[in-house]
Amino acid sequence: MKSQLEQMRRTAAEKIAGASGIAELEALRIAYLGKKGELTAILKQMGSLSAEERPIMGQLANEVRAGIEALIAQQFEKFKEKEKAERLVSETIDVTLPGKSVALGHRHPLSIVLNEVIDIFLGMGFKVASGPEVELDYYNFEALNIPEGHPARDTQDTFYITDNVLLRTQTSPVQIRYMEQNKPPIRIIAPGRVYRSDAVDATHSPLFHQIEGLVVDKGVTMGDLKAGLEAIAKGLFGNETRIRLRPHHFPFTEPSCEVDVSCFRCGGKGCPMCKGEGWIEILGAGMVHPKVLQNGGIDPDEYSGYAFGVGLERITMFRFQIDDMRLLYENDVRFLSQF
Ligand code: 2NM
Repeated sequence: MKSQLEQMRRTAAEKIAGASGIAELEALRIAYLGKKGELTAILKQMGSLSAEERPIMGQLANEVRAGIEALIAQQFEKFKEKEKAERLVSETIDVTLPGKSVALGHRHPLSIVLNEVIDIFLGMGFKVASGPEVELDYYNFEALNIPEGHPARDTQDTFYITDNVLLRTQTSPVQIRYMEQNKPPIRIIAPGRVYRSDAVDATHSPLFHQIEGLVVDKGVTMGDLKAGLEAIAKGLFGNETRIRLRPHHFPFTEPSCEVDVSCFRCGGKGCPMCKGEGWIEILGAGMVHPKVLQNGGIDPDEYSGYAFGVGLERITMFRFQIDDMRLLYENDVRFLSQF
């Protein structure tokens, strides 16, 4: 039995030393030391030994077991080290290689200009209000003093969902909703998408954007309107900009005007940009009609206000000298990357 154990120790040592990897080591451990392994098989013969021999053989068997375990552990560590060294080589990263550049986008020109406009108004104490794009006929027309049969309903033809639900043609319905919910003083702008039943061309689109403003307080006059709009024009087109009011008609304001700004290209002398006029029409505005205030739940005998509207596409096109509105919607990166 002694020679069996020693023989086993030698062959185990040889096989462990010659093992090719961790998997083979584990197989050897099971073959020698496992429950059905060689050592267990040898120990089964212990019964046939004399009482003097038994403890000696027992001790030898334990030594053999410990020896094999130690060899396996040693070899295991070697394999681990080798594996690690190989991984370090195969996973080496050359930090001096140039990086993969990620193409970074930027804001759409409409968003650039909208954010500028919002900044100007926030600086003047305005809040930004919003409301539904799918609107009731009441808020889009009726409450704005455009009853059924009014000619403005033809020029602002839109997409109807039902007889009294439609896509809003302006953001003024937001102003009515805001007046219903808030007491004066009111200073808001309502930017957003609006819709018209228009065919697409260089200056028209069935979907475009408006920014409308509303100021309501005690004693607001046409003078406040002019000063407010002048500040906006200077903020948008530079400090030298002057404005000019021309009489106009809107159903929801009285009196109403169209607002021109001095040409930001030639300063007013006349150039191709302003078609020789020196002025560029940019806004519509007026004193809010008493009926409209009333529809917003505000007493026109106590309060007055001014309102204005401006097309975001139009001012964006002037700002960046874009001559065709369709370019703003085609999302061609060759165009968009210029801004
Ligand atoms: C414009 C021109 C003039 C306007 C009026 C209102 C409201 F709701 F207060 F009556 N909001 N916006 C207005 C006035 C809009 O756009 C060219």
